[in-house]
Amino acid sequence: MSELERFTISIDRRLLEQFDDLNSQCGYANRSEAIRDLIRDRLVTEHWRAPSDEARAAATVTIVYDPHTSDLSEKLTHLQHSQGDLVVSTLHVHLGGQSCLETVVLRGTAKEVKQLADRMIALKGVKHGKAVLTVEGEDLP
Ligand code: NI
Repeated sequence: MSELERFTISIDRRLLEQFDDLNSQCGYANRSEAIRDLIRDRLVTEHWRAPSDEARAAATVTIVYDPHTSDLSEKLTHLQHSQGDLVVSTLHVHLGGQSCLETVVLRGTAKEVKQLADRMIALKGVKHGKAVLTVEGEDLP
C-alpha cells in the first residue's frame, strides 16, 4: 500500500452500527478496509458513468438464454467473432434442455466494452443478462 492518510469522519451512531454489523457479516477485518472498498467501488462506478474512448476497462457479461430460440446462438457467436479483439474468454455451461449460461470476459476501451456488453444482453431471446463493469486496476490503489 502507498502512503497512508488518516482522517476523522462524523456519522450517525445508528448508521455506523449498521455498517459495522454488515462488515462483520461480510468478513471485513476492520472498518478501514470496508471504507476503502466503498471508495474503490464508487471510483469504478464513476469510471463507467461516461465510458471513454481511451480509458482501458474490463468486464464480465453473463447471460442465460434458450439455445432453441431461433438463431440466437449464431448471433451470439457472430457478435463475439466480429469483436474478437475485445473477447478474452468465453465459458459456456449447459444448464438444461431449455437453458444455457454464457459468461464472457471482455477487455478493451471502456466505450467498446460497454457497447458490446449492452449488445449481447439486448439480443432477442436472452432471458437474463448482467454485466460487471470493472477496471484493469493499475490506477486503483
Ligand atoms: Ni448450452
